[in-house]
Amino acid sequence: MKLYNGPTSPFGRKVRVVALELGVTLEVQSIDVYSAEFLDALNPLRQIPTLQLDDGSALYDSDVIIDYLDSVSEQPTLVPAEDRHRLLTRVALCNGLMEAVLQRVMEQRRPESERSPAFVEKLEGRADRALAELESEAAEISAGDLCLDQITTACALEYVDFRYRRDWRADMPILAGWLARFAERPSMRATRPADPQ
Ligand SMILES: N[C@@H](CCC(=O)N[C@@H](CS)C(=O)NCC(=O)O)C(=O)O
Repeated sequence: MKLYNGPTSPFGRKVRVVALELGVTLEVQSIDVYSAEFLDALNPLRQIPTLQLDDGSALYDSDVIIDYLDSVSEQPTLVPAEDRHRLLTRVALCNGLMEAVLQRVMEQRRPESERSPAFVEKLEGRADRALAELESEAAEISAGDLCLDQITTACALEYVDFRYRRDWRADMPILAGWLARFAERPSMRATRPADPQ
């Protein structure tokens, strides 16, 4: 199995953390998605992460890939049946947080004359509300065995640090304490991107 990924994608990182935690071996190929025309044959959306299976077919997006890895692993599932929809809703919240931060970066990279301050403000509001919600759920997130919502929360929070650089820890002490511990997992350390350029 080959995972097409990028050096800083939070969605790709989530998949890599899951693979490491589940003991599923992936060949990871880092690509520049913005010039990766070859990817269209596998994923017409031309997005990463995209997983190419050994029969040549492809799976996307990140949550579909994760569901596949979970199904082929012999480890306990990362999405237990109990509270499944609550857990998946938290995953969706964290995906939305990642996406808001990603879109904000892309907007800020546009030429100044094309940037929309109102759009950036909207994305920041969305990211800040998601962070506040995660703090209110932090005790629940940190309880119990390793689950997909924990992995997605940690990848989203570290992406906030990486690209948004909002000083959220002072307002969100429970989440901050939990992340400090979770970030030490070998799967998180092995997938952490280098400092942003
Ligand atoms: N919903 C998708 C989102 C993937 C995504 O947004 N990937 C970004 C990189 S982090 C990408 O491929 N961007 C290139 C583009 O959209 O042109 C998933 O969960 O995999």
